[in-house]
Amino acid sequence: MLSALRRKLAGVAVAGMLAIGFGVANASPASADLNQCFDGYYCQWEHSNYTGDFGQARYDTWYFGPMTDSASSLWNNRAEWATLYLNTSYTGECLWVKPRGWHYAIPWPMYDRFDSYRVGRHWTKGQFGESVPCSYTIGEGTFVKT
Ligand SMILES: [Ca+2]
Repeated sequence: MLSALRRKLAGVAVAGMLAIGFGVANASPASADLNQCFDGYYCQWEHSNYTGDFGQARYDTWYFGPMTDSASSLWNNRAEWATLYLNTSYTGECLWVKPRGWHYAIPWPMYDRFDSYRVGRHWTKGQFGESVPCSYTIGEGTFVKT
């Protein structure tokens, strides 16, 4: 499936769009898809199959704003791990997404729950400095308990 996704992305011109922080675009479900997700960004969609409202972030994002408790599909379109948190400010339960990892329908108990995001490595559960692993990991279409 990933190769299919990459094919779908190939040749898409990124024309003068800027995403600052967690940019959110409202889109009709019919027009929302993976082509929205820039290389080097973490991306999430309101509904499964990469549809509905869309948001992407290049840097740590403490609060997802209008996309809080909303993500049902995601794509970590970057070379580093992403860590998603169920609470704002990188706290509470979390989930890891491997570099270039994706899921078209985030399973229970993690769908519609992400509030914040950190980039760069396996960040841990809870407040800064704690070393409790996140409970789940998303790979290329996979969802496993850590
Ligand atoms: Ca949703």
